Amino acid sequence: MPIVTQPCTAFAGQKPGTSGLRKKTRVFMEPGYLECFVQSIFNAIDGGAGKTLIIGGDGRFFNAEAIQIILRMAAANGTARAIVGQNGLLSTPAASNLIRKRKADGGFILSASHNPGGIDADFGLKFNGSNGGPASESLTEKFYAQSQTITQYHMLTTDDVDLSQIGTSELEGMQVEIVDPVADYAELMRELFDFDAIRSLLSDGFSLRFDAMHAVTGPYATAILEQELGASADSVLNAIPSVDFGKGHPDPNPIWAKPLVDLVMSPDGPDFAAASDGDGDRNMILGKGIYVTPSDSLAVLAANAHLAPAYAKGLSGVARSMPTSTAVDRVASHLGLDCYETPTGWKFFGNLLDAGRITLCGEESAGTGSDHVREKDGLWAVLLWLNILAKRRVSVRQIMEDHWQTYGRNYYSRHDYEAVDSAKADQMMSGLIARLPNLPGTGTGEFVVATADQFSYHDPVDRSASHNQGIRIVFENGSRGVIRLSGTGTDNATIRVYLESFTPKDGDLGADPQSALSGVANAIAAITKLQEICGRSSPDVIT
Ligand code: VG1
Ligand code: CO
Repeated sequence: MPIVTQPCTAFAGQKPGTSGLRKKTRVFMEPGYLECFVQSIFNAIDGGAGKTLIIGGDGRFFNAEAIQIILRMAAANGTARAIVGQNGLLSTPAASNLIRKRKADGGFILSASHNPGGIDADFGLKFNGSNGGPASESLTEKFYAQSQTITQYHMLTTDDVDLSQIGTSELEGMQVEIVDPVADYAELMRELFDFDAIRSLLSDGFSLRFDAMHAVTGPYATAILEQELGASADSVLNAIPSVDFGKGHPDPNPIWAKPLVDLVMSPDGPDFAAASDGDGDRNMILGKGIYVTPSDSLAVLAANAHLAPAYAKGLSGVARSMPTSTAVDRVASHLGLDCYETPTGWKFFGNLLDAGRITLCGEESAGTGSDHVREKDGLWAVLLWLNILAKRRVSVRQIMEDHWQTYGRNYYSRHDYEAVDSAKADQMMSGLIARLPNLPGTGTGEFVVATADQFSYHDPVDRSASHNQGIRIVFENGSRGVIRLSGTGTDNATIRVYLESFTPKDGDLGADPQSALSGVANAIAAITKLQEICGRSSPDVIT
């Protein structure tokens, strides 16, 4: 077999972050870089012999080239079968579904998610396990350990595989199957939701817009929303995936999807609008004249999921990441469901989903999902919303107002400070951690600190512990601030400050969130000394 073995001398240990390894595209393109990381993964999973692996990505710059490298390496590492999305495309939830459906041993997903794409932007690679979910913390540690000691990688010296033709071929003993990236995913959605009800909602004149942001969900949304459910042909915007996402930032939030937000805020805007990110696992939900925060969306979905066939029997439990607002906790307590609080990152939901302890889960960062796959799922959230709207036949605004009048309103916002000097960010965090024990009882007026700690998680299923998962500062009036450093950036440090306050159902439910949160924002600014230490007076991105 034409296998070459190359040295990994220039490759120092690489530690994956919140969601796989993310670096500048040019770093991934350095000769041997991607190769040595992929070999570290093969070493950690004891090679490819007898294994079936799913491979696909979000279509960004270097996606197709990286897939050719991974295919040649998979074959050289003895992999039995590789199942690849046509033209190298697979959304993250579709890849998770294929891993499960085809009983694969795992999968390589090429994406830097919501980060921009292009030769001077970002690239990423994640490995998911046989349950379809992100590699656990312990497996990620194995990748890291291997990457520190790796000396060589194995690679075939064959021609490229044609990724454009659906069908099966052979690459030096490895079967390569090219599949339609949408078909299996669309089939799963059809099983979960009442497509007839959604079809009739749309045929009654309900209008929607879905912004695929030039990323991977374009083909999925066009096939499902327009072709299958009958939304008008102009419903999916920016539907063709492009290598640089139309030079945009495929992050579905009011900053980066502003044109869509402006559209729904205009008097003749659509009844419903949504957007997804680079790899299709995030979602933003909007209704005419209203933006639904991801934390509220999770709570609304939990309260109404029974209206969709897949969840008609109710939920086994719910979970949210620690910085996500406690809106879903109120729904859980109302419905008598267990509610788990996990660290940031989808990998922490895997055990709870596998053990059947939860059906629904989500994060404040526009991620919602269920036990149908082991990733968050943007289009799934959109379809669940549409299913609920089709059954309730009221506006998104009405759904939100009803929800707040039942449960009260958790005002919530995340403030991101991007590209902060890493040393200064570390100094701020370590200074704050040192002061945590002395914070309770300090503060002024309404904002006296009740508790201050670092979040630790004890997985109730495998009993593993994860420490240092973000700083929580809770005030006596019930408001909360959370501070943590991002694990997905590629440019110095990103500081995330999460702000929350609760208004009971008889209070002012219609305030502007930033005004409602200004008190807790000021209190957190004073406590963290962010401006003093990092020189930043206002956030770069507010969501
Ligand atoms: C961010 C989000 C987190 C999410 C992660 C991956 O991580 O905060 O909630 O799970 O991105 O999402 P961090 O460490 O930067 O805060 V995705 O759609 O970028 O795979
Ligand atoms: Co994503």
